[in-house]
Amino acid sequence: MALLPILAYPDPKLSTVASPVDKVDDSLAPLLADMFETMYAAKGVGLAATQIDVHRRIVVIDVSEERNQPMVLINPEIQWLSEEFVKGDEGCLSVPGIYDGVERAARVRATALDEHGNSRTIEAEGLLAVCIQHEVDHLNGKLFVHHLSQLKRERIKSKLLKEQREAARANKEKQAGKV
Ligand code: GNR
Ligand code: NI
Repeated sequence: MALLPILAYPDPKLSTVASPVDKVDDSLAPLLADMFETMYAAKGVGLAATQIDVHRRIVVIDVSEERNQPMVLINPEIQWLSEEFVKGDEGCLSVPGIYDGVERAARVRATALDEHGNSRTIEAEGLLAVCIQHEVDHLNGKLFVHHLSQLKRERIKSKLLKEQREAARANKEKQAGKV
């Protein structure tokens, strides 16, 4: 098992459209285990493979309080979105420290394969409904910041780039101090 690095906005790799998984078998197990480990360590409620630079249509989710209800969604497809929308504050492990309101369909029906390749239909509302829409966006190369105004998006981009430059500089100094 391994913790995987999470790509951060505005990394252009986050815009990659992921390819469908053509065969679900045990060869996916190590990747799924690493994705769950990474998601739980980062205290996220979901993680799309795109975020760890794997461009295949794979998502892991756990929206439970107890962190004991892991869900695997392979090749998820949204079949239906409610006409009713809800606006809630949204965050993303690839947009660290930023939270802003996004409108999403209140309820969703999606199909996906589980880790055994069995097809399932998920009817969701609340956080799970939001999370499914957020993760399917990732697989399509889209982030929640793309639901905000261009002005907000540019501000977020500048803030994160500045933080990334400062983190890289601190890291370099740390490395230099070691030798
Ligand atoms: O951990 C997460 N929390 C969250 C909160 C509101 C709406 C969506 C999310 S998903 C996010 C984890 C993540 O970035 N998944 O891609
Ligand atoms: Ni996200």
